[in-house]
Amino acid sequence: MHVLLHTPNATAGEWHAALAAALPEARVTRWPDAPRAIDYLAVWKPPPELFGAAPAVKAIFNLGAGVDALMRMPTLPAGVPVIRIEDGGMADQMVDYVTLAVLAAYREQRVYAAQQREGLWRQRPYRDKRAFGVGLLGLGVLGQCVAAALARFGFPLAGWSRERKTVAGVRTYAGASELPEFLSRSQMLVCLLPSTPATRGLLDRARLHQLPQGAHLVNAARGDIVVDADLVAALDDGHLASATLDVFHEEPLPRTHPFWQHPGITLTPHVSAITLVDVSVAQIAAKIRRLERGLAVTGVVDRERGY
Ligand code: NDP
Ligand code: OXD
Repeated sequence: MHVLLHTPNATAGEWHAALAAALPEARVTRWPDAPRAIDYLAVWKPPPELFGAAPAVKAIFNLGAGVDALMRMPTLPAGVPVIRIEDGGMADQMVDYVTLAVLAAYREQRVYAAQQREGLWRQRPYRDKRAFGVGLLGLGVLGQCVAAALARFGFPLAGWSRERKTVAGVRTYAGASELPEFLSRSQMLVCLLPSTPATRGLLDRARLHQLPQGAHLVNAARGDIVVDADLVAALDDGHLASATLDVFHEEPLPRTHPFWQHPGITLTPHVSAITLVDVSVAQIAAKIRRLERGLAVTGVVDRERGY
């Protein structure tokens, strides 16, 4: 069995060694060193020509949770299952990232930081948690872990998905028709949606203004779900109090982009949750073994939906 690996990041050697160790029955090679018969691809942002080297590939493993970059590739072979990483050590990290942002917003950290810069000693009134609704856009692997972690803090939790979910302690909303009501009760909106044709540009001027006055946004999913200019306008006109952004239309975020200097924005360089090599490789190896035995695996992307 042959597995061809491609990852452009600095951990390519680590992925290679881990995959070879987890699948001793396979020959693992690293693009562009492609053998003739390739059974499985394990890729992150591959070059378009890579797929041409694997005409009989049985499955394509995406070395991350989001498959939007793969789905956009015209050379991606039709009819081959695309399998994404499910959690892969990312859920815990996402819980930390989102919890930090939610608590910072609820405890008005930005306001106190500004007061400190001015040398101001001014106590703000207690805020009732029951009036600080947290809305999770996306109730998938990450969204549900974040919901479970936030449950202990006592914020009213809501979640929005395509199909209605039942999640303990979370008021659930589904589909476009229920989005306005969901947004209207989200003092803190956390985006954990995949980037698909249905979600790109979702957070535009109209939707951002359906959030309550003074709401906060966290986007740790994909940059193109938010309309950048509309977000800046909503912060500038005071409708939104802050945005915590980990993902952007273009990454690295161009040095001249207004987000860098905006006083209402906290940004991080796509680090909210990093795919952990050992956990992910164990997941891929287990799935390859199941596929080899003709068994079904989870995490197969629905190409129609795009995630
Ligand atoms: P999942 O596929 O498990 O969950 C996606 C959720 O989004 C599901 O609840 C799904 O609804 C919902 N959804 C998708 N499309 C729509 C729609 N049109 N309307 C309403 N709801 C929709 O993904 P994960 O939780 O694993 O990951 C989510 C995203 O987070 C990834 O796609 C990736 O882009 C991003 N990510 C970012 C990272 C970072 O470091 N910044 C790290 C890891 C992931 P339903 O349940 O009904 O299918
Ligand atoms: C992912 C990511 O989708 O790292 O896994 O963004």
